[in-house]
Amino acid sequence: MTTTQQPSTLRVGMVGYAFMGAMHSHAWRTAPRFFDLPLRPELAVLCGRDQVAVKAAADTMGWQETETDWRSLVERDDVDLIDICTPGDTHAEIAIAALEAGKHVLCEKPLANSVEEAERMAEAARSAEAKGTYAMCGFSYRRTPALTLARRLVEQGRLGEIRHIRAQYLQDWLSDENVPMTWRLDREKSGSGALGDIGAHSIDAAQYVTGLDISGVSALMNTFVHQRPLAGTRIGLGGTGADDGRTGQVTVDDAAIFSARFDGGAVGVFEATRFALGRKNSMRLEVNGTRGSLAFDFENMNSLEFYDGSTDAEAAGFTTINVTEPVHPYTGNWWPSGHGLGYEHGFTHQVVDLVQSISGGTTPSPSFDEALRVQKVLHAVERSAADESRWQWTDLPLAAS
Ligand code: SOE
Repeated sequence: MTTTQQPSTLRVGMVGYAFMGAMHSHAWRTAPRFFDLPLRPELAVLCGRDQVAVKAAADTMGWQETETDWRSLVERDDVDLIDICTPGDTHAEIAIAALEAGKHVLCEKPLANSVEEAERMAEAARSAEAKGTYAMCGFSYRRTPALTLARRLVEQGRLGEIRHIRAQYLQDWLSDENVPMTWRLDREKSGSGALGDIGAHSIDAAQYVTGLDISGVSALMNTFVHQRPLAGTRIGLGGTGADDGRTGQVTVDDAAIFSARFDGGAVGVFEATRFALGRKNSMRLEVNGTRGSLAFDFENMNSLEFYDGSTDAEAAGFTTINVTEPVHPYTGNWWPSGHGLGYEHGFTHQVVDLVQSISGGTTPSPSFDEALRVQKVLHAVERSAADESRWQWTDLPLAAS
């Protein structure tokens, strides 16, 4: 009789169960069904403060048990990995406690609300890794096949030396001033606004695709709507305001733009806003090099535009690569040629790569150290924007001289 050896389990405990919690639950559930994983993830324990709500979420999303205190979750012997899907103000405390308790960690982006917290998290991750415990930050867009392919093309030298990086992350869910307050608009909870929520993705993607680090920034930030209705029955993205006229103070940026220098001399422009009416989740990246260019827009996420500068002038032009073929990163594990993937697949790929790193004993990417570098860019952007003299802001009209 032959027996098939079952992979060992990786029992996951997750904190938070809103939008990102649902997305991560889907990823943990789906990854072993489409990818041959060396460890079999189990949705073991879901944690949230409201006992009734967390139980309902656990039933809907397929978790075995619940906890109402993350500290009890972290102390459990039957949990191997803690997945943190809470607002940024709790990331450092939970992640450090989990790593110290010997649990692997997956932490939503941005890593923390400050460089100081991110530094402590990175330090804890380094110490844990020396003992075989791993930590990853959830910059999921890296695992969109078209962006993973973009990096491959850069690594293969198809773009030559990188000159320009143009990164925009455009959403519009805050355009209406009646959209209610959420934790994403509260600096204490989220650290910053458009900058950390979505600009952080652009920073990570730009550095990941080009392999170049940002070495300096010059920034401008603005808040357009300062007061919003307090949340009604439905909160968060797509929530409704209460009808009682009470409002709350928005304490974060609504838009952040900055120019950047990269190591090696490339220059970049970045824009992050949740007020770009009509743009729903337009995470765009364009890179120009000495031999070629590429352009990506998440609203068309199964495509990558590529310009090969070595093509003869008559036939040259941007071509659209349909990143839906088995040769492309991750796609061969899904549907037949041409059928395409969605937002959730990046999160599944994130889990796949994390499980493989844990099993293989290699540092997952983005590590907490890589996420710390993003955190430092966020901080530099805020510092530059707060002190316009640093970039010699020039008001118009010009004074007669
Ligand atoms: C809201 O702007 C948000 O949900 C971000 O927090 C996510 O990181 C991004 O993937 C989609 O938009």
